[in-house]
Amino acid sequence: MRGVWGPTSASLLIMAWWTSDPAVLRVGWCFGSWAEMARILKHLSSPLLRPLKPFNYGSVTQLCQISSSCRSLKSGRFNEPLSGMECARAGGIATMYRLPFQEDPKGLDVCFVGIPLDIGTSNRSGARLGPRQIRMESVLVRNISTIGAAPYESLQVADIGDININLYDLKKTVQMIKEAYVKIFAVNCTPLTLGGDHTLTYPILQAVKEKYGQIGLVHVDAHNDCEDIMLGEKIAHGTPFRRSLEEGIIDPKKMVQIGLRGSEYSANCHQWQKDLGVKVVVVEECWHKSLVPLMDEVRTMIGPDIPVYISFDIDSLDPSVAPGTGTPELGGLTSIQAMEILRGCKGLNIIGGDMVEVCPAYDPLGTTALIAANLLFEMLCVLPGVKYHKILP
Ligand SMILES: [Mn+2]
Repeated sequence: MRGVWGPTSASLLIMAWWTSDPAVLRVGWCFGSWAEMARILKHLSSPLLRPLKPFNYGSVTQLCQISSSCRSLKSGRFNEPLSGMECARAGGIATMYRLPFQEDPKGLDVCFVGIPLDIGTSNRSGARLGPRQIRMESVLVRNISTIGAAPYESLQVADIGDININLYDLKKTVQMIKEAYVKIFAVNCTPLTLGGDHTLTYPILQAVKEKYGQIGLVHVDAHNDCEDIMLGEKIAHGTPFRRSLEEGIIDPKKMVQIGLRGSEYSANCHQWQKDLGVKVVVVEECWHKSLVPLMDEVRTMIGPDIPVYISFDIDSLDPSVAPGTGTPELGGLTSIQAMEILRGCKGLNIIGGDMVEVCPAYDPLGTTALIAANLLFEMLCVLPGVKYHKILP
């Protein structure tokens, strides 16, 4: 026996302990007198000890999950996702990457958080189910990136669940999102958000401003999302960066938009933000080439000091790669270019990011959500302080 704890009362004892196999955490309870409990503690194999009912909904796999998160706590190190070597990938509870869930962001360096929003969309709705599908597909993502990044060896990370929103009132919803993110930033936690339509970035950036003041922005998208008014409304998924620039949240000279394309409402549709000094990279400038040189330029332009937010719309990718989104446009980025963009953000002072517009209904194969989960991992890997291992040739 390597450890015993649990709240006790006069008649109920709840216990958890490790056996000689550190991968197995046992949980049990019993009723009885203090004398009986003392006897049971001496002989943990006692038939009086029963499996703990509240943990039974996941049965053996749930015990795996408990074991994984408790073990990292026990060793005094960081949370680790539940490994596919310990518990079948299709098992356990589908938190992001099968990390531990904790409701309160306090004590975390980074949290994954979902926003099941789609009432800001202009075309196909359904992105409210994006966070759920991204989590499900995320079970395939392992701990170390292909270039050796080991985020769980240097950052405390957990899934904090979803923001509660009002699906019948977009204006109330943006207020609810802002309030929730003010609380996340207040405890110095970096949120990586699973969306959800792109409206959600506006209230997140409002919360960012309260914590950090003016920031830089890397915005990857098929659309500029700088419309002024849509159907008479100031708040929609095509307006978040117009509002954020108007409110002085973003320094336009430290903002880049990459991948813009598609038929447009007017010939000079990007002029408003260009006039402010925003760097606009339309998709034709990205075709048939590596984006590593572009990201060198972007890092020089933004610099290593100013806080930076990354907003990644999955519709920046070509629909042949990521069809599961509400407003797909042809001629988009490849998944390799998406990785180059995110890896090229290493060295920036990133304080948050999102992956938005994943709409499961339009991709029954789940590939779009799988790509989103992997790109969020790439985003995690470029956060300040992440350790990199040398990958041997
Ligand atoms: Mn967008």
